[in-house]
Amino acid sequence: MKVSWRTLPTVLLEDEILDKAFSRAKKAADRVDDSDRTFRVRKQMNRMVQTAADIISTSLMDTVNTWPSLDQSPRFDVSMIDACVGCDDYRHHLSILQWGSKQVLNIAGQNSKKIIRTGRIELMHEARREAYGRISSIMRRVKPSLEWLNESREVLKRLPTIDQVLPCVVICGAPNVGKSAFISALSSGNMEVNHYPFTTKQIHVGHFTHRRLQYQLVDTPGLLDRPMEKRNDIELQAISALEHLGSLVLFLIDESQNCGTSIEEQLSLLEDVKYLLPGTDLLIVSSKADLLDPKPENWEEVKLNEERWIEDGSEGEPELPLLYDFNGRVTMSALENVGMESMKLEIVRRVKDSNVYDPMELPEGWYRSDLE
Ligand SMILES: Nc1nc2c(ncn2[C@@H]2O[C@H](COP(=O)(O)OP(=O)(O)O)[C@@H](O)[C@H]2O)c(=O)[nH]1
Ligand SMILES: [Mg+2]
Repeated sequence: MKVSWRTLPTVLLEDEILDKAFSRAKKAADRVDDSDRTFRVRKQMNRMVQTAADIISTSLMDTVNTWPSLDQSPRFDVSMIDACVGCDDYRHHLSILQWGSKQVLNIAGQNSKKIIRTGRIELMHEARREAYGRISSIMRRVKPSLEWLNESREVLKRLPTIDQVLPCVVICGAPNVGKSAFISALSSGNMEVNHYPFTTKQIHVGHFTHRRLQYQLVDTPGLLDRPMEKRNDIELQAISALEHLGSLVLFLIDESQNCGTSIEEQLSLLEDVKYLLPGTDLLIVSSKADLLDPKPENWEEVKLNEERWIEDGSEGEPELPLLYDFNGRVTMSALENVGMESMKLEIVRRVKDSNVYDPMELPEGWYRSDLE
């Protein structure tokens, strides 16, 4: 399900809504034509109250109906929203708009009755004034929610877009182990760079296609590449959002230690990642195979098999041999492009096995109940 966070329309603020409603109401009253003064004023006052209330109620409910229901949103989005603006606040402020809309319509109904039932012109005016006063005071109570929603819109517009239906592989490991190089080498087209709305942190997404299915490769610089204790709450929430996303986690280890992080530190980060993303299948991959000493024993064999597969049109899903390092870990070289095709096929197999995604499955709680 694609949620349209990016296209949420602006939320009109309290004074904008009131100006629009009252000026339209005035115009509607001006169009009333009746030679009998009492009938004319009655119609005018009635028209003013009804028009103003309709415009306000529609404006509020438009926002309620355009903003995605959290119950129907993918879990990654919900986690991100919780981290960015808070799900409870999100629900609360939308429900205030819904409440405001009902109140305004009630007020219009009550004061309409007063206008219709009286024969005295000054009472008709008074009932209209009273309705405007009560509507304005309801709007004063809705005002903070409109402001909150308008500010949140600026944040939500920048939510990273990751397709929840497509398989997604989270690539992590210490800085400089070769994550970006790995994603670029496997991806067709450019890497998309999104910002997390609440930090300077970015999220990088690359794609490759295998048998018409697109696989997303996600890198989160600054989030899953540092020791645990340095992460703040919001970052932890962003990480927990990833948990709902990944079909597979690839943890890259640079055994050549060219990256500036010791093996011990890299392994300790691996423990953090296991702890932070417990539900996701994990594959440990050793990077920069070309720098390994000794070189992987089956380097030439893997290279030949990959070249042949590409020459033959990269069809089917053969079990190409994986490249292994001297510790028996799967490895690859993004630089020399060896072990990459066999790694891609391994990713495809792993994702298929984990089988966590089902395009036909309805999200949990897909019915709308969050505003009741
Ligand atoms: N020799 C070699 N260097 C690599 C390989 N992959 C990445 N690098 C280098 O390692 C450094 C860090 O790579 P990068 O992809 O930016 O790491 P990231 O911080 O994990 O994204 C860069 O200088 C890369 O050129 C590889 O397979 N072989
Ligand atoms: Mg990088």
